[in-house]
Amino acid sequence: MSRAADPSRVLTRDPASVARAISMVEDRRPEAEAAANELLHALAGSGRRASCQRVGVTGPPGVGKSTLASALIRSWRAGGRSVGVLAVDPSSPHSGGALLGDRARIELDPDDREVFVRSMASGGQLGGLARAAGAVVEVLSAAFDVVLIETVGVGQSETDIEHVADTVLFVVQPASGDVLQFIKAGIVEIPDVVAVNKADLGAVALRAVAELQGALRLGAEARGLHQPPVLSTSASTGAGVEALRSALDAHFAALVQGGQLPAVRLAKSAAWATRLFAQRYGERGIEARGGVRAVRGALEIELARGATLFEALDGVAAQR
Ligand SMILES: Nc1nc2c(ncn2[C@@H]2O[C@H](COP(=O)(O)OP(=O)(O)O)[C@@H](O)[C@H]2O)c(=O)[nH]1
Ligand SMILES: [Mg+2]
Repeated sequence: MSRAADPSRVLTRDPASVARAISMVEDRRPEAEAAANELLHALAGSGRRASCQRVGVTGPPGVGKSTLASALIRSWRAGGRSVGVLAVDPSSPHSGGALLGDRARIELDPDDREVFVRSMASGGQLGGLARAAGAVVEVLSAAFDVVLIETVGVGQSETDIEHVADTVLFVVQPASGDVLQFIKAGIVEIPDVVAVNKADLGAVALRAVAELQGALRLGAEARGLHQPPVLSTSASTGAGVEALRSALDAHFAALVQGGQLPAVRLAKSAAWATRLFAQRYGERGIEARGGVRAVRGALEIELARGATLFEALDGVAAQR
């Protein structure tokens, strides 16, 4: 049995306590679930979670997500905000190694206690998030002003990130035509903010910005969505990083000021819980409870009552 984390020390960002808390919610043994739930309730009761800004960073391998994340974190730190990071490493226990050699390389001041970085394997789901990721984000949300989640992905199976983030930043690099194709075909969800990184590569980067703006305008119009801002950045030189940080902050501020944040988070948590429910109980488990909509509705009710993710899953599974 891992030692229990002290919630009050998590809230004050004691690194060892935050690490222990994350280990507790990652523990998959059935006997560990009660302690994880107790901890999550204690952290939720603190009310800190409501003001935390959750930013998901996703995009194909090698475009500079980790480098850009490091620059964004420095920018938030300069503004006095603490940052917790969940870096999802796309290695799978089945392939036994990292995908395309990509590892989250987030480089920060090791002495800064107001930044905490945790790596996590994606658990064999390509670009997806492991089962415990939602709970890990809850832990980080209780402790830090900003929570940043980095995942690898472009394509259908990689939309998990939107379930745990308030704002999704999609990072691409110039001359990556596949991304345009994905957006035109409606395969990529419309992100909240787009960064075309490696702007230091010159004219090709400017062209990429214009092309993406065009593709996103068509995609957003077709789906009746807001067209996301497309910004050009260079994580290496720092150009455009401040503007990107402002765009991310503005997206979150709009959710808060418009009063939508609680409802958006609840809907996202319910969608995430539904994915986990389907994984655990399969097609038959879903059908036995009246189908996907019914299951999502039931999970949403549990979560709205203040159940943890694990309690909601168990609660709905027990319903007949
Ligand atoms: N020229 C240039 N290279 C960059 C930039 N940002 C990142 N890189 C490089 O791109 C490579 C992949 O970066 P990384 O952050 O690990 O990408 P990730 O796989 O998307 O997380 C590294 O060699 C970085 O140094 C940039 O703005 N300009
Ligand atoms: Mg990376």
